[in-house]
Amino acid sequence: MTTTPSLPSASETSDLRTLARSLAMEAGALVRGSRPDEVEVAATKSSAVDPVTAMDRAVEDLLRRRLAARRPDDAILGEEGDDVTGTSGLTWVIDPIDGTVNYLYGVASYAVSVAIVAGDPDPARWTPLAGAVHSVVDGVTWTAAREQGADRDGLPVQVRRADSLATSLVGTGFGYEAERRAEQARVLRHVLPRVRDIRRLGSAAIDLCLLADGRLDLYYERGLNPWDMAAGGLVAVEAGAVLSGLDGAPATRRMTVAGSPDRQAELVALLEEAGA
Ligand code: LIP
Repeated sequence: MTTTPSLPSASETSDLRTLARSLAMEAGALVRGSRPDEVEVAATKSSAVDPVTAMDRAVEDLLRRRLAARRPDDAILGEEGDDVTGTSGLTWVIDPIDGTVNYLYGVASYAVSVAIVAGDPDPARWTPLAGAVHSVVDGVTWTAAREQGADRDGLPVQVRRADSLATSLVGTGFGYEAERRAEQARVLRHVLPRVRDIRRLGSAAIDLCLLADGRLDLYYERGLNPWDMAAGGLVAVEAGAVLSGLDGAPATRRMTVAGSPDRQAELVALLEEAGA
């Protein structure tokens, strides 16, 4: 078992934030600059509707090459490639294109997500240090560093506190397996009548950042991979959100719920009531 190493200093963490930002923006420029008119599915993963494209792989390759050169002692956990081990106790958690289905269809909500964590690269135990989410189509970049706040293109962001759960705009998403979606639809039926409305935008990284800058009041999703939530989760927390799972558990693949403290607690209770 990997124990949590001593954490980098505040200025080292700030430098990691700057590196995450420049890597996410460079990778985003590659995606923006070379999206073919017709994007093809290169392969499928967990199901026939879980696609990977040549661009997912090209971006991940670029990020891995940059990290190997700039941070050779760090480990890497990425969506499209094999894990790379390291000696520093720190791991880069990267999602080359979060929202791949949107990228495939040309729907404008997809992002490059780059984060660095200390300890086991497992959401249940990791310590997120710094991260950046670059929204490719509109070029917006959110970043955060542990105990140093979060920003959108350099301007500080803060979660919005809705007056009530019933007036809360809630982001969510659905998995790639039909059985999982059927279960998520059952939970959604329980949630929808109790909130303002639902937004299914297709990228957890962007959803968590929209929450951070007050354009969603709450977010929940079951089945997120570590790379879907690493950077966006830190941006949300550094913007004042509470991020957790259900039944006192941390936010993991099992369930991720985020929002302003009291509204988040109410959504957690609603999801527990629904047996989510
Ligand atoms: C996506 C997530 C999204 C979820 C999708 C998918 P991907 O990640 O960001 O929240 O609803 O099913 O998992 O596969 O585009 O990296």
